[in-house]
Amino acid sequence: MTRAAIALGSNMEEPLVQVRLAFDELAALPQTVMVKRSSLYRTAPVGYAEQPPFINAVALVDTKLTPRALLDHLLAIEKAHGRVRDIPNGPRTLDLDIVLYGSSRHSEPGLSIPHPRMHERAFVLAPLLEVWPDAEIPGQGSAARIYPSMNRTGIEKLQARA
Ligand code: PH2
Ligand code: MG
Ligand code: MG
Repeated sequence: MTRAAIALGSNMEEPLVQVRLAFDELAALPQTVMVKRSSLYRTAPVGYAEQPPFINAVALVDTKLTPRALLDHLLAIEKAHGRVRDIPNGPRTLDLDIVLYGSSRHSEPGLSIPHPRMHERAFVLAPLLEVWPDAEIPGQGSAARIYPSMNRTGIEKLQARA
């Protein structure tokens, strides 16, 4: 089993619902167990500003799936949520990114692990640190050491539902 972190993001068509449903779908993946679900965060859009705020979260899983097999499942879930790829970094019903896969690096068309921009994105590191406080980003170092020095404006942790 390999411990992997999957970042979830949505800013279209009831983002809270999209992300909560996606957590359940990740928990149901074959050869995979859900270890922890982070809180949900409301976050200001990064990269392409003229779009609604995002809901972001991170799922920690243990999986026997290879990175490619895991990615194929994530793309199928995105598609089932009506994901359409048009504007890069633009609005989406659901984005599921494998940000870490154990301590390994992986590179193939359409899949780079660790996620090449995760160490610059507080909307990834804030939920990641909740579920994996000692996460190490290959090539970048400890997520906990990077996080305090980054720009965290526009990152709001939401209260859990009662
Ligand atoms: N995803 C992007 C681009 N910008 N901004 C926020 N706040 N959250 C995201 O998940 C996000 C983004 C591309 O994947
Ligand atoms: Mg993606
Ligand atoms: Mg993404």
